Amino acid sequence: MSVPAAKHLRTCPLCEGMCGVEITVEDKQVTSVRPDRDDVWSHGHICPKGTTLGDIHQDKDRLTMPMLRDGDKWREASWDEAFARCEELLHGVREKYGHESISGYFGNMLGKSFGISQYGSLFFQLSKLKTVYSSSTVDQAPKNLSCHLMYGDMWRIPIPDIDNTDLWVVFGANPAASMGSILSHPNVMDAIKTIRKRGGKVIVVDPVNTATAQKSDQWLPIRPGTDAALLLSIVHTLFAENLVRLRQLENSVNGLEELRVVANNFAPETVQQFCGIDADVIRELTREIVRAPRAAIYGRIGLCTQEFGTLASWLIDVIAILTGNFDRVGGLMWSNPSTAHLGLTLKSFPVSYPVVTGHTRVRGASLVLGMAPASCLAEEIATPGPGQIKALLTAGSNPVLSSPSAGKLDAALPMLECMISLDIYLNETTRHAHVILPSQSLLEQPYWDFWSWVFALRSGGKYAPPVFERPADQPHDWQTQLRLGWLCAGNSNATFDLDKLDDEFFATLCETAGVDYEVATTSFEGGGPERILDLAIRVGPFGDRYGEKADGLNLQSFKEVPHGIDLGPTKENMLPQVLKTASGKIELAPDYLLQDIPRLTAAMTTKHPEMVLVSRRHLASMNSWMHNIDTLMRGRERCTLHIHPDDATRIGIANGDKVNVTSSEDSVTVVSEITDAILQGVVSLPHGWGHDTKGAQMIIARSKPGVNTNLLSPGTLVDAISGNAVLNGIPVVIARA
Ligand SMILES: Nc1nc2c(c(=O)[nH]1)N[C@H]1C(S)=C(S)[C@@H](COP(=O)(O)OP(=O)(O)OC[C@H]3O[C@@H](n4cnc5c(=O)[nH]c(N)nc54)[C@H](O)[C@@H]3O)O[C@H]1N2
Ligand SMILES: Nc1nc2c(c(=O)[nH]1)N[C@H]1C(S)=C(S)[C@@H](COP(=O)(O)OP(=O)(O)OC[C@H]3O[C@@H](n4cnc5c(=O)[nH]c(N)nc54)[C@H](O)[C@@H]3O)O[C@H]1N2
Ligand code: SF4
Ligand SMILES: [Mo]
Repeated sequence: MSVPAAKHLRTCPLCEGMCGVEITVEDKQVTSVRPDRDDVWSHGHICPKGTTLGDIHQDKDRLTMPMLRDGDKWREASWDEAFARCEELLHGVREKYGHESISGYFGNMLGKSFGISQYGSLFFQLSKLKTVYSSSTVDQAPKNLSCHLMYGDMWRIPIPDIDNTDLWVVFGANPAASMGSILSHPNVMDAIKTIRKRGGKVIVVDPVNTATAQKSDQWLPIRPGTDAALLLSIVHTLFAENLVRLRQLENSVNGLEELRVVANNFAPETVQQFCGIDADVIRELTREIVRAPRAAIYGRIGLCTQEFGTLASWLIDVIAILTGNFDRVGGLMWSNPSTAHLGLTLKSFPVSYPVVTGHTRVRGASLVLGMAPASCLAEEIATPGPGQIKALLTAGSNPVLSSPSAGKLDAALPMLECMISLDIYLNETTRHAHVILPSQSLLEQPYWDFWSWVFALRSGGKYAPPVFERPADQPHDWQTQLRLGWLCAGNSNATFDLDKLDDEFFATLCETAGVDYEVATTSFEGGGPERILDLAIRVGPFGDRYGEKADGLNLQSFKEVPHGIDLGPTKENMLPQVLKTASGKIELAPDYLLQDIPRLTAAMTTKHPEMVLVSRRHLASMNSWMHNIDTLMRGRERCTLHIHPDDATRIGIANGDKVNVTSSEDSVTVVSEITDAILQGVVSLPHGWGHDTKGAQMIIARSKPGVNTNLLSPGTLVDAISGNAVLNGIPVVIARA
């Protein structure tokens, strides 16, 4: 007998777009995913990925039972058996090599799991893991660092107010593919149209004439890795032409004079050759930013994952501040999320701590704000000696495709004596695991988009209950995570008391929030992440503080409104609330950053490599993991090498020819795609491909494997002051295969 169709409202968790969707379920199958026109945030926007939420859930290759590996044979196991095996493996390594031999690599998809985000700090408390790796150091670590130094809070990243600006200058981002990043917006491309319609302007600074640049007023092709010099010459011009206007920040900044002195050496004429942008153009860009009533300066992944990622990330904010476009409508602004979540459960690094918290064992690379560079992981596993990584937890990450020195990492992982992965696939990375613990399907969990709201300039929230019930014996992801943390520290499964840990943790959160534990627990039925979410809403800026504020909100308020609640735009003049620096001012010229300037100056006098490689994204991919979804894989081959016609002619390659791309690290063979939408001397490859590895179990992905661009990314290429990987501007040689 068939059950009538049920409709479920939800937010697509796949990117920061936060599209409201309506999911139809018939006979326990998702039969459609449609945009929810009444969603208060997205108003009916959706992209091709969002329509495949059912396909992900129903993917035959998605793991639903724990998997144990013996040699190259896998078998399904019960959860009890899997956890027993985890205990045996982790304890074995601990006894033989010590606690410091256990580490982890935590990836992008962890943030999307309901619950795991809330229990991050408890996991670290339980596991006592000191050094762990994450996708932060192949992503936004430079921006975290510059915000920590400038404002005293690594997670208070200023966001461009594109709905109210007159000029949007985009450095190293392609929202036409990514849909926006550290910029949650329901429809960035529509916002670009609207800016232009109201007489404003959009300028894209990128080595590639991206789909975003093509929809904008101006494309400024820049040589990869040289943005910091360009930005410094804008600062130079601001000082030289007496254009600095701090407006309301007049008495709120330190370091103006130091900044002027540093920028003195970066006249537009000095940097033009290095950046490949004429001095006149740089001056005009500067004046345009100054002339615009409101300008928003923005830099993203192309600015972070490059040789001078931290300098560039810092200077974006500096220019916004110097031109009076900071903490102001239409410029850069801070978000005001309805949950106090981040401050509660994911603490920013205190300003009183040193920036460099230690060094890696093998290469002595800095651990910046506690982050170990992903670029160092392979050598930390492969190099013998005390502290060698012998056990690794991976969760929601696929570093064999997403991290530099991918080949070395792929070769190092089999040296581990214990590898445990929380994932939904047996893929390029998890194939090396001894135990794979299947993550809950995204549709089996409640949802609240913690991270995206943190990067949104409207406040609001939307809660959705699970669409499907999870298999009866499957723990929630956060429960699995806490159990692994427990086992890491040498404890046993037998003594794992989840409710006790949850209650104790909740009590500490209440204490942090200044709330009475008894009141908080009696005001919410049950425990777990929902209780934490409820607390975070109640003590957040719109919350009821457990009855103290009569019209305040709690989780129940959101449960009653399935299309979400919009709490309006964020406000300007948030500085007093945000700033945590010791001086009580914005630090415009932190010493730690100034010390990196000579490295930039030196690079400006060395010869450019003839060809460099950059990365690109595609609307129908999500980093490394959505290539097993048939509807997204149709159409022409996407994993191609984009190359300029003049370069192709010089090297002697025709469109569609197979070419060898060689870096100092490795070589790959890939099909060429000749296009004039890329700067001469630059080639691009998408990341997240290379699905033909032996033992991975993703049938559709394997049918169009592509190549792994991170085989070419040298782990030695890092932005040393942040530890972030350089994934753009990699010197390569191209030849016909
Ligand atoms: N060359 C190059 N490399 C890059 C980049 C680049 O631009 N160029 N970008 C970098 C950036 S910005 C990032 S963030 C990283 C991303 O790097 P990672 O975080 O390592 O990679 P993802 O591809 O997002 O991997 C997601 C993993 O989570 C699994 N997964 C999917 N759904 C779920 C789920 O619901 N639960 C769990 N537990 N797991 C799930 C997938 O199977 C996959 O193994 O890549 C980086 N690498
Ligand atoms: N469809 C889709 N959406 C995604 C993702 C995905 O994989 N697919 N990944 C998600 C993740 S994890 C992230 S972090 C975000 C990233 O979001 P975005 O930052 O928008 O990322 P990209 O689309 O890779 O755009 C980066 C741009 O930087 C340019 N670039 C490269 N080197 C340089 C340089 O030296 N200087 C300058 N000025 N530009 C440079 C590249 O040509 C490219 O156009 O996207 C998220 N959204
Ligand atoms: S834009 Fe992002 S949030 Fe919206 S449907 Fe696509 S992947 Fe999902
Ligand atoms: Mo990312």
